[in-house]
Amino acid sequence: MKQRVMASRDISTSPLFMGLDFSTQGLKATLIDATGQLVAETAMQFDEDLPEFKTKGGVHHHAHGLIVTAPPLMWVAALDLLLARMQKENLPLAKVTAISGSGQQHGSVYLRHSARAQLKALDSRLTLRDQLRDMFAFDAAPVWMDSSTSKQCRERDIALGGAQAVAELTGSRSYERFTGNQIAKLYQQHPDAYTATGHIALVSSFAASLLIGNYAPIEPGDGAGMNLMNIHTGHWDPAALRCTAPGLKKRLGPIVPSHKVIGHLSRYFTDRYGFAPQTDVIAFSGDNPNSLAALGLARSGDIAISLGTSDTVFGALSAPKPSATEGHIFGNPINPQSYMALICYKNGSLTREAVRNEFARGSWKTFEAALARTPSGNGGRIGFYFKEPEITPPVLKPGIHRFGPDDRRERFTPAQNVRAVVEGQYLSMRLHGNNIGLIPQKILATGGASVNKSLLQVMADVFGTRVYVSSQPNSAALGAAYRALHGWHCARARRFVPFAKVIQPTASFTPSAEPDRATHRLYTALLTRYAHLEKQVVS
Ligand code: 5FX
Repeated sequence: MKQRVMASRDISTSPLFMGLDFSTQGLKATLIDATGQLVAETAMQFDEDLPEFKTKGGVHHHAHGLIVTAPPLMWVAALDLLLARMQKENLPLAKVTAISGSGQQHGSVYLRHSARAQLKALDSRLTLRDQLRDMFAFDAAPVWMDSSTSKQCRERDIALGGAQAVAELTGSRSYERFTGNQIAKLYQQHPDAYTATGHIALVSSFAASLLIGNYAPIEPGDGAGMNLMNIHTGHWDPAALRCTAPGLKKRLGPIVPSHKVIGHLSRYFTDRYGFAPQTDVIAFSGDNPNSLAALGLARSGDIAISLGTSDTVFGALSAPKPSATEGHIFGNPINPQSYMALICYKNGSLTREAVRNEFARGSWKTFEAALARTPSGNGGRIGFYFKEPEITPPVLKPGIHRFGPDDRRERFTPAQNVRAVVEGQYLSMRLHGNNIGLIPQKILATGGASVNKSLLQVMADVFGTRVYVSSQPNSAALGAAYRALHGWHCARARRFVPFAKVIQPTASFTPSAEPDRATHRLYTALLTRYAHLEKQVVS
């Protein structure tokens, strides 16, 4: 568990705003003050702090590798555990004025018909876990790492007029991890569990439901990750619902604007942890939309690259072009008139770590030394490292593919493997980002691995743009805290207030890597070969 208290001034008097991040591997809370300054953060890790759920990296990988789930009761237990720690640290929870939150995207939670009544009747003397253990109609929540719904994706394509039609309607073509396809699979394979389900939540709206003691609505940032929402209207699409499962609309509840107050903190939390009654809860969103909020990305051309469990490339777009070949268009959680574009890679940090373990003796120092020793462009060598089935490009079978300068398969030295994994990942981001309109004028790097300077230099050289980093590496919880502050301002003003009027996060970014022009030209030349080899690997 980490707990940091940052502010030196007296935080016990100023109103505070809280962001909760239910990420794949853990739960984190970030507190900010009314000016957006970071006050404190507390975190817990599912594997270490709740070992009885037997997760690895917060999830369960099932037998044939394509099914990946998490126990939703673990998220319930995590919330009590984290809040108890914050209380023990004497954080002034009574000063928290509004709360918002974040969840890993696409995951789905299936709640029994009786769950709403259970949420409404929580007793603050008992734990959430003891009271809610039987609220689930299906006790394994499929998460974003799941790739087991190819059949349901093809069925959706057929029902809605093809992959491009699905992309144009919902912002993304049918993706295995997208919630609608997971719901369709559950309905087909476990019809009894579907019948027993009264409400289906995303990880984000499930977490919000715990806080307000009622079913929480979904908002367009996270709702767009389901293949069910019309990306242009922000409403559920009837045809997309129909081809998924019967009676779905009433199980999903409404979609509300991202800045909306969806309820007040339930008595369970005020009585048990000393929060103030009437603490506003603002709609929770996905981790990527919240990361966009943390960076305040408003203009096309400002692109973020987040290096985490999943690597993501994202930015704001005013005129999106949904693509059947790559990427996603989501609602923009800080501007209802705008969109966000995102490209997601499953092979992020864990894959870099696997290469480090195999080829750099498990040490980041050795990894960086190998990068420094090898020439930019790796002498024309190109590698594809899929430890997990990949989303971008779509690859179901894990494996490593290495090509020499003559495009023939080749063995690499350990140092060449290190350079190949880093260069390959950024070349892919440049290639696929371009295709969906993410063309950077400046890059903001975030996520755990953004502390690694040598990774950022390769990033700057591949894209040919300056790379900035934030002093605050974990951004989804911070973005949720900013959104709590923003939603609270909108509620007080009784209208939408531009996000930039409330908060200007980009001020905390510092330049970290400058592109070298000659090296950038070299990468531009490599990109054509990279695209060609990628086609070979995918087919
Ligand atoms: C985005 O589409 C993803 O699948 C991932 O970035 C998850 O949100 C990670 F939590």
